[in-house]
Amino acid sequence: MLDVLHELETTALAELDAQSGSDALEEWRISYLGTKGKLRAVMPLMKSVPPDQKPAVGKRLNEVKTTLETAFREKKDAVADTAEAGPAIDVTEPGFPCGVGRRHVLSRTIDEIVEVFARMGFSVAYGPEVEDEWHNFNALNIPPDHPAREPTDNFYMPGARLLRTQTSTVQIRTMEATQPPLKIIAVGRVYRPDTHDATHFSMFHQVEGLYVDRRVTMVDLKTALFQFARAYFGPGAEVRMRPSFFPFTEPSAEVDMKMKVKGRYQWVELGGCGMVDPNVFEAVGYDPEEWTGYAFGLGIERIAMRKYGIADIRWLYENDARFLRQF
Ligand code: FA5
Repeated sequence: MLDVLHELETTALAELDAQSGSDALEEWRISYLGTKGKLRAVMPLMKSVPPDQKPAVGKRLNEVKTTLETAFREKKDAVADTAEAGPAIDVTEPGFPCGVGRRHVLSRTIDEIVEVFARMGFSVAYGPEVEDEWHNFNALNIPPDHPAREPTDNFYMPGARLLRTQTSTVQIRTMEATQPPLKIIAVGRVYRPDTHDATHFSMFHQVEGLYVDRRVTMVDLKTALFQFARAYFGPGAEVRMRPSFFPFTEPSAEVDMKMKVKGRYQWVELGGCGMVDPNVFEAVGYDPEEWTGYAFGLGIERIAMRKYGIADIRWLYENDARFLRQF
């Protein structure tokens, strides 16, 4: 009987040791300590134990029962602790590859545009996005009753301020702070309450150019735009000007550039330009009899869309990694 108990104890502890889940542990308990378990099954053997050995065998039987119960409780606590700590982490598993970040296609377009104009002798000027009416309208020869000032066409703010609608504001700020001659570009965000569609957004970017010197002509303007088009869009690019109207330039023109779109050369409208109006020079304190200049303003989203074949301006602002990853 003592041998049977020893055998039972050894086997039961070895099996318990091999269990790891709470279901398996419960099966073990039923199998050894349950009412129909293996420990109960050896009890009838007590009848065949000689009477003088019964106290020792009975004591041993109780010992085995206590040992198995204690071992079961300890194992159960250990399994519960592991479950609370969460699933075991296999530190040898290979990790997930992490994508390498890159600059947004618009940021890269801006850098490229600035680089081309820098090579042509333009320096970069800056101005605020929250503007006053003087810099956004008055100094640009846009009178108080001009339709461009309508509340429906502008994001007005308290204190006669507004989000600038064009980078032409930086022309004024630069001329107010600098004596001619000067040759600058200004790149930045502008804001208009336009309805969003494939080519319009309410916040977009412009690049403004301004060159002031003696005897500047439309030929200088067209040459600068032509050099930019060739440098940026490639040797087949061309520039066309169509007569237009802007209050701050006279004469004024729309700028179209001819470039390859889906393998075919096409004319694409990119912005406006013209010779700086004498009223603008007077507003900033330059003598219009002495100084002449040209200015242009191009939409950067439209440039990027044409260069990279992007059909919808909204994709540039949706931050969809599947789209951005292509550039
Ligand atoms: C202007 O903003 C003038 N300041 C340009 C200028 C500068 C003329 C200097 C003369 C001298 P316009 O409103 O046409 O012009 O805008 C210029 C370009 O900005 C457009 O040709 C287009 O490329 C881009 N643009 C205009 N509105 C939007 C819009 N809602 N979303 C995206 N791009 C736009």
